[in-house]
Amino acid sequence: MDISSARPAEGNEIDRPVPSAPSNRVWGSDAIAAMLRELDIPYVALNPGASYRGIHDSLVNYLGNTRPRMLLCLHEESAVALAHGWAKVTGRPMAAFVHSNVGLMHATMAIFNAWCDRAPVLVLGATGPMDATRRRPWIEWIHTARDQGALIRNFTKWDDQPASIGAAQEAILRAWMIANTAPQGPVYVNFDLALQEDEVTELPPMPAIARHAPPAAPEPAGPLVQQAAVLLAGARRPVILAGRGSRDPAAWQRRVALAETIGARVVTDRKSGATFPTDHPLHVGGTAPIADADVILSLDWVDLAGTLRTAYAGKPVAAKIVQVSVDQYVHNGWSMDYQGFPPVDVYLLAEPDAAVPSLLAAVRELRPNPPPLPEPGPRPGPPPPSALDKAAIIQVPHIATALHAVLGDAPATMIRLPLSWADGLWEFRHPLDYLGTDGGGGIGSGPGMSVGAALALRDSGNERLPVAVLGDGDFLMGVTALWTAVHYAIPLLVIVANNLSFFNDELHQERVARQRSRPVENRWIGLRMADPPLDLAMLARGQGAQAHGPVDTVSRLATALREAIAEVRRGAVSVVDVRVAPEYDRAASSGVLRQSQ
Ligand SMILES: Cc1ncc(C[n+]2csc(CCOP(=O)(O)OP(=O)(O)O)c2C)c(N)n1
Ligand SMILES: [Mg+2]
Repeated sequence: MDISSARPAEGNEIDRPVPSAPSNRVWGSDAIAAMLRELDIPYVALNPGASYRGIHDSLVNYLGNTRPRMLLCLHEESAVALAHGWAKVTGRPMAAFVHSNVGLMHATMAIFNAWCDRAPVLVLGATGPMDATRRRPWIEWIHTARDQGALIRNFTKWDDQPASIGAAQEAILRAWMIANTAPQGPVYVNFDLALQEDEVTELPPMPAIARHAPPAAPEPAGPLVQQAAVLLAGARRPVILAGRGSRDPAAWQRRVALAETIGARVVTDRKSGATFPTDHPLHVGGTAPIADADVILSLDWVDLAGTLRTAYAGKPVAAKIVQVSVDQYVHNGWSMDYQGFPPVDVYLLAEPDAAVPSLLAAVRELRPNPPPLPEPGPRPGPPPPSALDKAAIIQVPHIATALHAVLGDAPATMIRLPLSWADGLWEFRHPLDYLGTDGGGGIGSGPGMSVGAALALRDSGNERLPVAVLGDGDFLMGVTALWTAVHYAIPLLVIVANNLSFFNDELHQERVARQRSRPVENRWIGLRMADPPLDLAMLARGQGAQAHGPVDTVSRLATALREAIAEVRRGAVSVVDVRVAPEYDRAASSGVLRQSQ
C-alpha cells in the first residue's frame, strides 16, 4: 500500500455546500484555490478569519469544498498539528490555513514542532491589504503587519507574500516543492486580502506542475559510498544508529538487510518513528554498544554529537563515524535544533533511504556472507497479564499489558507515546507501528497530531487501530483537536496516562531541590492538576467523543480498553482516562524508569 497517496474517499463528504449557479465571473482567490486543487492537496485544516474570507469562499463555493476539503479546527495550533500528523504518516504535506498575524501567532509552536521534526506542512496565511487606502477601519489595521512571515521565518524553509495572482500560484507551487524536498519542513505563503478579493477578468494559465516537481533524492557519490562500505564491511563491532526515516516498508527491509550483512547492532530513537524492528536480534535497547563500536553508521540520527558524547563520557570518539544526512541544508543561526557538531570520517550528504541501497550493494560485494545473527538478548517487555490481577495501582506499563491483552496480534499504530512510556513496552515491527514524537518538544501537540495521523491512516484504507497514548498535560493543552476528529468521523483511540501532573517538571524540581538541599516534598507545587482533578472524560464527551474513566483500578483497565477499541472499530473517537501512578519502581516495570525532557 502506498501510504503517501492517502486521499479522502469520495462520497462520504461532510459539510457539502449548496452548488453555486454557473457563472463566468472569477476572483483572485478562485485562482489561488484552483492551484491547491491542481496540486491535489487533499485537505486544508483551518481556523477561519476575515483576512482570508476570499479564499474561504473560493474553497467552498468555487471548488465545492472538495479537493481540498476543509477541516475545521478549534485552534490554529491544532490545525498545523493535524497537518504535521498527516505528514508523519504519508511523508507528504497537506495545508493548514491560519488567519492573519493572530492566527499565525497561535500556530507558531506547531510550526516549530514541524520544523524540528523535518515534517512538510504547507501553512497558508493572509494579511489585511498592503494598500492602506483599502483597509477597513481598525480591524484591518491591527491585522496587517509589515512582514508577517518574520514571525516564523526562523523555523520555516521558505515564505512569501506574492503581489499578483500569477505570483501567488507560483508561490504555492514553489512552497510545495520546497516543503517536499529533503530535509522536509514547513513553508508559509501569505495572501494579501486585496489580491484575493479583486475580481479578475480571467484566470491566468496554470503553471505546469510536472515541470516544477520536487527533485528526486540525490544518491551519494560513488567513491564516498565505497569508502563507507569498506569501513562497514571491515568492522568487527559495527553499530547503526537508525534515526529519522520514512514509513516506506521497502526502505525498512533494506535497512534490516544492511544491518544483517555486516552484523551491526542497531539502536533506535523514540524521537523518530519506527525505523527498525525492535524484536530483531540485532536491535539493542539503550545505547550501551556505542562506546564499544569500531564503526558507527548514523542514518540521520538526531543529535549524533550528543549521543556520542554521552556514550564516550566526554572522552574522544574512538570509532570511525559514517554520517548519512542532508540535515545541514536547513540549519540556520536562530534555532539550535541542529544539535551538536559530530566528528565524521565519511559524510554521505544524502537521505538515508537514498543512500542505503548503494551502501547495501557495496557492502554485499565486500562481504558476501553475512555473519550469523546473535542469540536474541533478554527483552524487557511489559509486565505479564497476571500483573493486572495483582497490582494495587495502575502504572504506565500496565497500559501496555492491557492493550496487548485486548489487541492480541491485531495491527495498531502507536501514533504517540508519552515520556512516561518506557522503551521495550511495545515492539515495533513495521514502519507504521510507531510515528515518533513532536519534534520540537512543544507540549499540546499530541491531540492534533494524533487526529492528523489517524486521518491519514483512515484515508489510506489502513486496518491499523490508531492509538495515541498521551500525557494529561499534553492532552489538556490540545484537547479541542478531538472535536475535529469527531466531526469528520476520524476513528481514534486516545489513552491518557493521567498522573494529574505536569510530572516531567516534578522530576526537574526534585533534582534542583536535591542539588540545593531543599525539601523535595515540595516538588509538586505549581505542577499538580488536582483539587479539583480535571474530568478528562467529560472534556472528551463534551466534544462528542466516547469516553471512559477515570479508570483507577487495574482490574477495570482491560475492560475499559476493550470497550473503547470496539467503539473505535465502529468509527468513533474514544478517550480512556487512566489514572496512573506518577512513578513506578524498577522491579514492577520493564526496568527502565521514565525519561525526562
Ligand atoms: C509548550 C510547552 N510548555 C511547557 C513545556 C515543558 N514541559 C515538558 S514536559 C511537561 C509536562 C507534560 O505533562 P504531561 O503531558 O502530563 O506528561 P507527564 O510528564 O506528566 O508524564 C512540560 C510542562 C513544554 N515542553 N512545552
Ligand atoms: Mg501528566
